[in-house]
Amino acid sequence: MSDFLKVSRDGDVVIATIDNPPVNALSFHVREPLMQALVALRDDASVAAIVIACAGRTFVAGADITEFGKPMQQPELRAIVATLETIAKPTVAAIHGTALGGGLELALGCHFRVADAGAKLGLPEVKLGLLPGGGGTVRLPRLVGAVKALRMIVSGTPVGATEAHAAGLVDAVFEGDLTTHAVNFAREIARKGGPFRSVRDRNEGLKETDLAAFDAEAADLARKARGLEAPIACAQSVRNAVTLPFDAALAAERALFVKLVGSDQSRAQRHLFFAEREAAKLAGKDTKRRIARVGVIGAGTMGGGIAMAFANGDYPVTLLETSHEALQRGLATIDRNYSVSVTRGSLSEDAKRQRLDQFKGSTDYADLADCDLIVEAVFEDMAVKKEVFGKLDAVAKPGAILATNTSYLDINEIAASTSRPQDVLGLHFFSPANVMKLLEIVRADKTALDALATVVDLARRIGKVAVVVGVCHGFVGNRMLAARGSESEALLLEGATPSQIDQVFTDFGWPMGPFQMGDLAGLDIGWRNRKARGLSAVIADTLCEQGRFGQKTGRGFYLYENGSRTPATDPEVEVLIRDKAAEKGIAPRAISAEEIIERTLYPLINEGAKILEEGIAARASDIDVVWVNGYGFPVGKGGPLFWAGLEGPGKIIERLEYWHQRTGKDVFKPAPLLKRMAETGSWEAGG
Ligand code: 3H9
Repeated sequence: MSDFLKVSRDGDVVIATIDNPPVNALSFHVREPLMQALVALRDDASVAAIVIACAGRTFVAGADITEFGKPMQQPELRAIVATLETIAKPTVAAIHGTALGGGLELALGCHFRVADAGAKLGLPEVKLGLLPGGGGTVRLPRLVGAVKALRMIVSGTPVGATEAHAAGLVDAVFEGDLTTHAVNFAREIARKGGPFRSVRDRNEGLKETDLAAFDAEAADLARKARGLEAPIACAQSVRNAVTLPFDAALAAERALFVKLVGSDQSRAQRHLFFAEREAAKLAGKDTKRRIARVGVIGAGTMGGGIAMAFANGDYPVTLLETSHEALQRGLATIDRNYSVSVTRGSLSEDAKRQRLDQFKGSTDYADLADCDLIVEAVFEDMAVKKEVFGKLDAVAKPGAILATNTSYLDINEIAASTSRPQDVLGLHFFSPANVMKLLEIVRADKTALDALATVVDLARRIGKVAVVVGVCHGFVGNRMLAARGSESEALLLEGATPSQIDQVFTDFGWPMGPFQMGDLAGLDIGWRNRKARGLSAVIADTLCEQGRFGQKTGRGFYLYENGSRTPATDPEVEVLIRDKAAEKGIAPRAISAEEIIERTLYPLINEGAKILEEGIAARASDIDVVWVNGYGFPVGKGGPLFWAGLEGPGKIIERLEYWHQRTGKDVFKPAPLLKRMAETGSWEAGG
């Protein structure tokens, strides 16, 4: 036998247990012994039934993603599933944890699937820029129907065991020792006798497919795909399952899989899969501190969202405000936000109550004394922050982690204002903090490693994607955003319009362009920040002086009439832009989409290279994780530094140099690391 596959017997039932930690991926060293075992068991007359189970925390979580992009070693998953379908005795997949991707496809090769009550089943390949390539798109609809399969495969979201049972994907759900239940299930089925139908020979799910309704839903999903190829291919492949004979549909699925697996989009999404996991790894990770209660200072939009993020992760939260009224206002907003989730059906009344029960409001700093982590989300001003940290220094228990949610300020300076700089770090949440995935964890010069390790772990527990960054103005995300933003104004003055620039961004795959984003976030934030730093942006500043702060005032770069959230072009803004350009003596000219990309995205990449060079980010992939999870950089392009590799660093440098010569602006001066990257093809080479 093999280290990765154990075959045992319980009477006449054989249990083949895959053991390939951590997630039982179907690596070559699993596939090979599994294939051999299945052939031997098929031909062994003493075996009445076969159970396929997994050791450890989960059923098979998919194909081994690290094998993609290399020549596939035989046997492939498809051959294993085909072999399963030649077995006349009953085969049963015993699913605990997660049966994902190739894991579910393996289970679909069995006659029956039984699941632990807590199991989840899904085909998440779309998130890797792929479609299920082991027959999933052709077999799943045969059990659950084409529309349900379409939704599962295009969203990639797994379903729970109970839902899977109701949909016909799972034959029985058990609590307790799953293997014992699965063996009993298999024995009973074998006793009743066959023939046992393979999924390929079943079509109950396909019988009543309303193809017009299917196509309408598929078209809607395609519109939302924002240039991603995988969701479209998934939908096409499920449709093939309805319209083509089984083997033809399977062959078509294979062809689509081969095309996608070699695509830049899938490479980008696989890069991000590993990048997110890599980002959470801390060199020299030390012991962790215990976090039982979290304090949050400030119950405004940011503080309230942060408090909700912790409550959602089951942490009791002490929420502090300066006055009783502000506290009640903050708590009422939190209550309202949870009620919206209840109305939408994403939260039960019970869960809402449980979350609200986590909150303890206070106006007295002394009430933070029992908190193990305290996050301040007060006004973005160094003097105010120092005052807060002075108070925290006086009341917080020894070893409590003191975090600031500052977006820009120098955390070393904040830390130095306390007697315990080793306990101070930054937790830069993104708004709305209870929704946005990204958390920049800012390591100050004196931050203790165990404090850092604690918050990295905590971030994962509350469902955040964490990236550890160093101290600089704006950290990774906002510093690069500033490099992108500096040219947007200039482009307007030279002849582009906000909607033209935003369109180039959405065509690139962003959910929205810089002006739509500014309007959404509130133009006053940047305005305040610029004023504090003695900077200006003539158009955005003028808009703010006119009280045009964006969506919240109904007017910004665009118009939002009658509470609409859809931006409408405002001729007044276009006149304002032309007037300001005339004042500066700039004659408008036609601006191309290429120029917009070169002058906004290339400086963004250049700034990323500088950040990497300075050690503010530890890895190029960390920067990609920040931009995809915090700023909407298109996943299919893998993040700015991954995309730089696709775009061609040589070309980027050439154009940066051109713009540097033309404008003399620093943002265009190619970073030395970008030049090294162009020579070596690797960001790491010089970093
Ligand atoms: C597929 O199946 C294609 C087929 O249709 C067709 C084939 C022909 N492979 O996430 P975690 C590693 S595509 C290789 O931190 P969790 C991961 O990198 C696949 N490695 O754990 C990490 O390594 P490290 C479809 C994998 O408990 C470690 O395992 N399936 C794979 O938070 C722990 O991972 C998917 O897309 C893999 N498939 O979450 C499922 N999966 O420790 C992808 C994980 O060195 N996986 N690793 O950093 C997941 O969604 C989560 O890992 C899972 C566990 C929910 C299972």
